Amino acid sequence: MQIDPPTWHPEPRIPDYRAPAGAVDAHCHVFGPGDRFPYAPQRKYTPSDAPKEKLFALRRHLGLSRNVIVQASCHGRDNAALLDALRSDPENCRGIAVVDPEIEDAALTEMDAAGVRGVRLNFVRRLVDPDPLDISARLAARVAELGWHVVVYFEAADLEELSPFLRALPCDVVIDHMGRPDVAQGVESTEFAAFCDLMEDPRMWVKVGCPERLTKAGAPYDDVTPFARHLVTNFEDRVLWGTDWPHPNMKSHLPDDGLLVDRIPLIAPTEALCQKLLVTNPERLYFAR
Ligand code: 0GY
Repeated sequence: MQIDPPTWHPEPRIPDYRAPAGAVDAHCHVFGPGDRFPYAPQRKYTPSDAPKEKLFALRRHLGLSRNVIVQASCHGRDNAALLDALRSDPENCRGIAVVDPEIEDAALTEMDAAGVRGVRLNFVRRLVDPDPLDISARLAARVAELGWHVVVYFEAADLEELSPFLRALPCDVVIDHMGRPDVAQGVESTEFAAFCDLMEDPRMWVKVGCPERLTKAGAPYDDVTPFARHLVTNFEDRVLWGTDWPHPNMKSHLPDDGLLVDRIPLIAPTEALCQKLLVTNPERLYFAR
């Protein structure tokens, strides 16, 4: 399979915005290196290697303190690269794994000890062939017993079908990339209203990053900011932010992670909201133990 060229900016700027102490990048990935952590045979893309050292260097460059590393589809259900990254910086890293629904309890316990705090259910068909919902619900019930949560990635078109499933899960649910709204429809759209209605459920959380994927206008992503700001100001205790580095599958442009950080005070317009978004909320969900 052809290897994608690097999808990250080679020289992100140093942000003007200074994140508060303890700030968490709650959505990022590690890829490979492939000769040590091979990519999954069933993957839909082969990224350039983006190993943990690069992620940790970026964290320092951006003035952030901690990472939540999310298993990406190119590594399938083999979480070895993720676990290796978590174990190399246990104080500052937590993880979200993708697991076989039949995984043994002992393997889950081992992941918990390494800093995994949830499983990701990916419903984006260009990336994976999703498991049937009843199987995913059984897995969610198992990981809920560990105090874990579920991270879900889906497109806006799938919201209606998935809502009853998400509402019935026995744990917190973190939704990636604001549920991928069509930003051309605006924050007043019925589509985004349905998403906000789901967010009224007190177990729903949302990641308000990823403007680079959602924008139609391009950088600096002014067309996406109102969506993120709406979620931060209406659901201030259940919002998370992340870079999405190394930005898999980005083809339109290479997002500047320094710019992404500089957008934070626009989506969280007070210091108190920034503190919740970057520190208090992710701490509660990921770093309480
Ligand atoms: C993201 C988004 C994407 C990829 C994955 O697991 C993945 O491969 O999540 C995407 O292509 O939209 O969050 O990194």
